[in-house]
Amino acid sequence: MPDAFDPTPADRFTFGLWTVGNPGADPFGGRVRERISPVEIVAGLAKCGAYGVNLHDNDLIPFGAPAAERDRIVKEFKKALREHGMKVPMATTNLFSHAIFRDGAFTSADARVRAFAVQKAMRAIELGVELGAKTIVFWGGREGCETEAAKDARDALKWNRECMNFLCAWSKDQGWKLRFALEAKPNEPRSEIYLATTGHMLHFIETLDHSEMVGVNPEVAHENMPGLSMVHAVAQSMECGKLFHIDLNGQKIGRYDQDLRFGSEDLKGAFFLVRLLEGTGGYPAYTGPLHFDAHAYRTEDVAGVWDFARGCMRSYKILAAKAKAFDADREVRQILADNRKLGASHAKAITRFSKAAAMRLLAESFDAEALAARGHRYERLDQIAFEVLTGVRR
Ligand code: DIG
Ligand code: MN
Ligand code: MN
Repeated sequence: MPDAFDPTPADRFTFGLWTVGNPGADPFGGRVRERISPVEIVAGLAKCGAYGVNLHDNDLIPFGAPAAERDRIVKEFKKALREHGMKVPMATTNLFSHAIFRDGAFTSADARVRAFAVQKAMRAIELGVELGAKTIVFWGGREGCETEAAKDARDALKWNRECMNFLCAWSKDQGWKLRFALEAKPNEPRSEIYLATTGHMLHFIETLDHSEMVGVNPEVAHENMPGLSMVHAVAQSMECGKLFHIDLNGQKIGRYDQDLRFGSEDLKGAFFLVRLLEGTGGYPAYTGPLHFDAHAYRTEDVAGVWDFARGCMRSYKILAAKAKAFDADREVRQILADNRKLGASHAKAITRFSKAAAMRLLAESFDAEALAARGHRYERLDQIAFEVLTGVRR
């Protein structure tokens, strides 16, 4: 039965070929379902109401395929995209599956591997541009170590920076207006992965030659694995204008990278993330693709995979409606307004330094007991959020 939460291309939902195409294999067992081909994925996602599909180079083109084979596959894929009105907003490179990357790609101690990785990324970027991608994601899944005896982490940073600087300069030299989005993860498949969180990435970006074209692609699971807040990672990225893409999924804290259906774990975390992205609290909304980097349970057959895809998109739309209801709630608005009004007389006391401001501040006497006495009604606010989420409060 169709309803208001059925996705449409206007919602900008996207999935990677590797997500709904995941045949359910894991380190302890082989695949449990047929692989859905890229062309079938395009058709299936279009039928579900998605906007687009993303890909690693080798999700579409087998590693080492000859040029003629590559061109045939791309031609067939572009035909499916046209037939189903599907876009390719993002492309990325698989720099982690082939054994050549056993010691990393951009941080391999072997400079030949680093050069090969840059060449592979260049070809993947060309493929992305050919498919219409405007964002190139870099996830350094193999950029890490099992022992610090392997290399000095500063060398790894330097090599990574050289590769990113080369690729940024090459992309600009091609005349493309691409944006690069760096994706962090703390571990898995490496014991330690360099640049482990979105926060690490935000600093690394500022050390690049062309930092203006580089942002981040935070992933829920990758921030939650070490118990960090995805909401804070995304808020900081938005605040500095670096949220270029986002990977949405679900994750239990302290587990391996589960990449579960969006909203299926930590419902409150997903709610406050959607509230941030939708801008219902007052800040500008995120307007990029809403990408689900997730896959169905291993228990599922192909029909279950499409249940998973629809579930990701519906859950996002349901939480967006709940976020709108929460921020439209009179009591919520009143509590937040009252808190914002607190100390209005001092709102500008420390916003800009001057000798006069410093003198005034030093001369001020604060009634610490009176200031300490006031509560903020966050218990009430969070209870309202709970009741909106559970449908008790409309
Ligand atoms: C894993 O979270 C990574 C890879 O799947 C891919 O490189 C990136 C794109 O979203 N996410
Ligand atoms: Mn993941
Ligand atoms: Mn991801």
